Amino acid sequence: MERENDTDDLDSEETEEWVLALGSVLENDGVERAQYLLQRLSHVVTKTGAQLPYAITTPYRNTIPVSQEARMPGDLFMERNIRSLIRWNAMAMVMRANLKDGTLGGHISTFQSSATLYDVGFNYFFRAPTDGHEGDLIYYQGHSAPGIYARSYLEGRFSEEELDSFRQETEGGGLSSYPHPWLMPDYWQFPTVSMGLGPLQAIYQAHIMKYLGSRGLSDPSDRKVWCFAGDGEMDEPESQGAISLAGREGLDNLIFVINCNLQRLDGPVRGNGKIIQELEGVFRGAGWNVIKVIWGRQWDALFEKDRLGLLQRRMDEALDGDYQNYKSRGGEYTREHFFGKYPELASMVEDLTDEQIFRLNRGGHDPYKVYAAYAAAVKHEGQPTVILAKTVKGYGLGLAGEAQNYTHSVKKLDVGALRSFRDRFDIPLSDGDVETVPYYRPPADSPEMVYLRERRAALGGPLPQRRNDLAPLRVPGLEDLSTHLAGTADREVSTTMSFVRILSTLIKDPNIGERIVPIVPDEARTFGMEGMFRQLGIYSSVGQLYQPTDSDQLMFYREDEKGQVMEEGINEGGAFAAWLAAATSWSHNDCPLVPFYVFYSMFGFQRIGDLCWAAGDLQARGFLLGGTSGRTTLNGEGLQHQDGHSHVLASTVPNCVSYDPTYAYELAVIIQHGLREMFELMKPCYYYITVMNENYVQPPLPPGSEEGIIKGLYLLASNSTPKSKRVVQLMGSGTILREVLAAADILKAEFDVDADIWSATSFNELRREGLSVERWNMLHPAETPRVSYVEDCLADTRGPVIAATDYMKTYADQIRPFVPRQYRVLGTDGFGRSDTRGKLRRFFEVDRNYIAVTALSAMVDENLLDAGEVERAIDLLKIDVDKPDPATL
Ligand SMILES: Cc1ncc(C[n+]2csc(CCOP(=O)(O)OP(=O)(O)O)c2C)c(N)n1
Ligand SMILES: [Mg+2]
Repeated sequence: MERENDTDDLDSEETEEWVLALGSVLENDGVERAQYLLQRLSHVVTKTGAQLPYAITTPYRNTIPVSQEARMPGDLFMERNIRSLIRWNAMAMVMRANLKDGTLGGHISTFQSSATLYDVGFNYFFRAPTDGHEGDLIYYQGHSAPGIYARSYLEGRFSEEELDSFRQETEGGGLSSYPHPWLMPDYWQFPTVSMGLGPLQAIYQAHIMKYLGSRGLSDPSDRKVWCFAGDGEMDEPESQGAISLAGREGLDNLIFVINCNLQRLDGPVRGNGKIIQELEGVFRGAGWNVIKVIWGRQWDALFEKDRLGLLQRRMDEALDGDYQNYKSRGGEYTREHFFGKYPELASMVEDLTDEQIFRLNRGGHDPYKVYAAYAAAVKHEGQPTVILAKTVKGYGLGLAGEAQNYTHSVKKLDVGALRSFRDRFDIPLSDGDVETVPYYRPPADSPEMVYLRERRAALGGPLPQRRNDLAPLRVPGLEDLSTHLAGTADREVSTTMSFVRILSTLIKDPNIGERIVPIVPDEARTFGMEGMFRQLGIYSSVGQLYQPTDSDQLMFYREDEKGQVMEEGINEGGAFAAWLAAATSWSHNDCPLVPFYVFYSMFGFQRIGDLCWAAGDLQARGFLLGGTSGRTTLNGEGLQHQDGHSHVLASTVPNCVSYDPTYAYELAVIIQHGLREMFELMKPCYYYITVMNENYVQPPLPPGSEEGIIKGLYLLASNSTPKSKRVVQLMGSGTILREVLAAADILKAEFDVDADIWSATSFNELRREGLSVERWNMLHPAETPRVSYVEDCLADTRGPVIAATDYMKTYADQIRPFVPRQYRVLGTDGFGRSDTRGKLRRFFEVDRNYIAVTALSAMVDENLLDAGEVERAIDLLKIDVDKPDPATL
């Protein structure tokens, strides 16, 4: 019996009795009975108002006792040889890239800490997709990529030339620095190197897989999502931010493996504490199954000898900063500072040499312990599992960086260090060979290579691999959306409401209806989508266990196991991650989904921009709807809500196609086109569309305008004639187009100016097209120059060009190089504030009056008008010339 040598113990005999009693319960009635008794006892204590003396952490030791470890079936030595080769080649590829050009970078130490964690997975657990099974999904720690490439090299998937192309991606696609499906579309599945995005994505991946299973769209079978993350990475709010969802939803298809090497980039993760203990508490509190893999087999014998519990006590006491020293300073230091604290402990290791003490291994470097943890994790039901594996950063680098604070950045080893590394891992290279850091791959028929291939063959083939070819969906034609093209006669409707109606039509579509996934972060009522609650149901893995308060209403809050709507709570990052998993389901589940994520546009790109970037990398296909958009259109909500820049942010994602439509028919044309592009033609892009909550009459589709709507600009009203004396071209988007129309009326009525009106559905798309034309012309000087679409549109028109939007001026300004004449832009630079739409538009100088004055001023510049006309307009339209610039307020 373990006895704590504890000075706090007031009555050790009484303690002994309790401990013995519990021991006999454990022996005779099992763990569950013991847990029950402890729970009852804790109820007695907490009834008094006292806090329980223990936290939700367990002692600093492995969760799985030796007696319950599943036994690893394979050949330990063979696997070590293979792992050693992977270690060597991973190190060599980073080093060779930096020998070639010292600026290329790369990481050695991270993979050396996680090599065993991956190896055990590859040898026994990670299943590749096969005909009968979709395979497991694995999120690799981004900067451990060299190790993953090194394994693929041994498997014969990469040549030495390809390894030598690591981080040289511009010419013929070298191996990408980190996992990027955009750059290696047949290989990497998930971009993870932006810390925190892997864990968040993995949780929602597992969630969407359950959703698909529940709705009968795809069989999740026993597929697992494995997410490897760093212990430093767990400090990112995104890493831990969604773990309670995983616990609540009982995502037992999800396994986190946290590589607890106790270090991040600059130094220790928790020098003054213990990251494993901290994470244990956090994850357990969130409802996860926690498996700690702290100690390797070498410690088992010492634990056996630990009759007084002193070893455990010392382990509990030592801090991560101390543990880092034990590995960076070696065996002698560890003997003195760890074991030496208690004489009984020092004598426990008397028989061990310093070298043996140094080799007392950590759990994450012991394949047996790692295997046991993985075996338990894949069997665990009803909860997600987190494996907290203790490792050593820079394992095997010795003096070149093992457990040193600087190890993260080590990219080169000197010859001496290379030789020690070779010796430590028994790489069959001579002293001379080592100097050039060659790759090493044994012959294909060597026992190692045969073993390696057999293991992967048993698990369905090599990994990573990404499915990049899929059968397209049959999407509805524009004629199927004809009711949305016809206009609303005299009924006033917002584009948000128009969108909801289009969505309802799509949901009823016989081909893609069931594939539509509406996603909202607690804003469905804001967007008028609450009708979908009842109609489609909100997905919940347990259905609805209570009666909703509005159950007697037509549109009651209906949760359902087969619900189609995903209502992700007030959690834009999570809702976006759900969208991301749905938008890549075509690749990851062989089941294309068409997700529509509707959110407050201010809390989209601005809040979760890094995920939006990752969506581009992932080749996500789906729609993002920025609701209540426009700095002046969302009138009452003020500075934090009014979005005047999401389109500018959207323009930064190369394959995000974005629109700011004014009319329902534009929206219908854009959505139908997007469906066709993404799901029929399989173009790797996604759509961002802003919708507004301002009501107005929706006109019918002007015949022939479809192409212009898609390209980003079309002539909405041609008011000038060859006889017109004064002509101006006015452009607008979103609701501000309506101000443009009103400005045209003022110009006509008061100044005899004929304004042609252009609806500019996407300045972002116009700019992209213009830039590509400009580039082509530069590179083809001898050929007939091409004409940009903007220039082509304006070719046969007259007068200066004025554009106004509800976004920052830079949004419309983007097409300036392609406008063949004078171009002026109006926009909503500056912080928003609450007021009525009319007042806001005047404040931001984008209302009809400012548009009219701008047009007149531009015409004066071209000598089309007297300067006095601008002054007259300023007077007439009551423009305050001393009003401060809103951009500065
Ligand atoms: C969002 C983000 N911030 C910063 C970085 C830069 N960075 C790359 S690795 C790293 C340290 C990672 O430490 P840890 O998660 O413990 O991984 P380890 O290498 O120790 O396994 C940092 C800060 C990043 N990649 N992403
Ligand atoms: Mg770390």
